[in-house]
Amino acid sequence: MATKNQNLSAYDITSVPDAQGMKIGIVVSEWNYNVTGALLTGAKDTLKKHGVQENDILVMTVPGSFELIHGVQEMLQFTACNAIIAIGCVIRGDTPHFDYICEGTTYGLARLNATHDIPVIYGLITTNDMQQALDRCGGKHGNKGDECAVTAIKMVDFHRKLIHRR
Ligand code: DLZ
Repeated sequence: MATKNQNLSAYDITSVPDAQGMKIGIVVSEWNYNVTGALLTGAKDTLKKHGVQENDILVMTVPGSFELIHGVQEMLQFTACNAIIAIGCVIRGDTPHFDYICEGTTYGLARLNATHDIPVIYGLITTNDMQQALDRCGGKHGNKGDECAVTAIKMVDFHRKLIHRR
């Protein structure tokens, strides 16, 4: 879906549950850190705005987007996070490498998301050039980190509501 006419930072604030007490993990890729660092800042700021404590946000870095899969897998295994946000940025180059990394990373994260109780939030930006990425990490299309934070809070709330129906 095109994000061209959409602002990634725009959301209905009244639709976001209170996030006090939620523990959120963030795995962030070092590749294109000028972009992923800005996504991380957006995600953290938005989590805190909705009540998540600084101490309840666990940030770990991995070398590249492809390593997000393993990073998230380890967080699922070794932490008590209620949701995990995976942040990366893959920019198209001259070879088919872009397609393999995007597809592999997306598939790996989707598999983790579908096979664990803890939601995995997809914060991978895949763009044709650096400008498109900058536009989505605090530029003219907002910040995908904000969107990921709101999604994480909503998915933790979703999970909690279902658990309480048992
Ligand atoms: C190798 C590579 C390339 C060419 N481009 C990117 C990129 O744009 N964004 C990104 O996050 N990672 C890139 N990588 C690194 C791979 O994700 C991975 O770290 C290496 O292939 C080692 O597994």
